[in-house]
Amino acid sequence: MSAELLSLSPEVAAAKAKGQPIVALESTIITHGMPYPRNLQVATRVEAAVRDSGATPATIAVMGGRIRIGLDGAMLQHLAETPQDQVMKLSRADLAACLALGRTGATTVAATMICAHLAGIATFATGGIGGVHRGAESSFDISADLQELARTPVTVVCAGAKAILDLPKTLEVLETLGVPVIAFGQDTLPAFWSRDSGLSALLRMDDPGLIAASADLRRQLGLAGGQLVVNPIPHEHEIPREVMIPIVETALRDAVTQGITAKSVTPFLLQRILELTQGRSLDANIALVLNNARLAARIATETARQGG
Ligand code: PSU
Ligand code: MN
Repeated sequence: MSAELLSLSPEVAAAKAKGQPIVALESTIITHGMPYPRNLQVATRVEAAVRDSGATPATIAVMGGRIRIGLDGAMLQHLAETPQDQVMKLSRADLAACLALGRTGATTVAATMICAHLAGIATFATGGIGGVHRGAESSFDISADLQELARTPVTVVCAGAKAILDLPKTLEVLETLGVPVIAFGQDTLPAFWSRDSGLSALLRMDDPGLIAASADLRRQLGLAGGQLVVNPIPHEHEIPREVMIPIVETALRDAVTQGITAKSVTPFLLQRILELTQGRSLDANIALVLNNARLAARIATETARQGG
């Protein structure tokens, strides 16, 4: 692939040349997941958290006909302040088209995995992944993130799936697709704002070195796809499930009433929940993303140490 198509920032290129740990970060969370200017502050703080944990951050987006691996301050600023309807929300289906059109695009989990893998980055931190939406039996709304986890070898660290999704169905699909879901440090699966979903985890690891080793073993075995690490939100930032359930129900009802469909569903629900919790959900969201960035940096460090 031409260097014009995949453009590494000087910092990321230097880390790669030295075999130092790198953590990929997505950009849809900036453009479609949080309001300006908090989104910019968070993007900057997440990058700092990765650096403080000994790795190099690589925030990924499409700009000017190139996949950018690592964004400078001006690029982050541009993404953060551009209105949602002027930035493409990119998944596997539209990544190439965005490049052809020369438009600005923010990468979802799926597209970030594709770009990270092209750049030789094996670890990626985010907040929440897309999954099987509630009512998917009639809407067929299942995020392309799940398929991507089945085919692209990147370890994705998240805080579990939001209650806007059908968590049991999401887990069933991941199991069918052969994606390992690894709970970090506890026996139950976290549910984004809450540490416990009430569902038990099939896999648990307490040591980032084991998560790195497991990714390498998948490669040795010729198993396609990545791993999903679910990392519970820190205690002090948790919002109990009982508090979130009625809020999520209201947001879901509003989405139906307003006829929101397809790619707009997830951004709409995130925004509505933010309003309904008067920002408390955003504070929790920020805390868990930072926590995931730190864990991903530890996994990337182990991967580099193990020679991956
Ligand atoms: N879930 C969140 N926050 C997010 C997203 C999901 O809690 O910002 C974003 C991620 O970029 C994810 C995308 O990959 O939404 C999934 O969108 P969809 O459901 O349309 O596939
Ligand atoms: Mn969808």
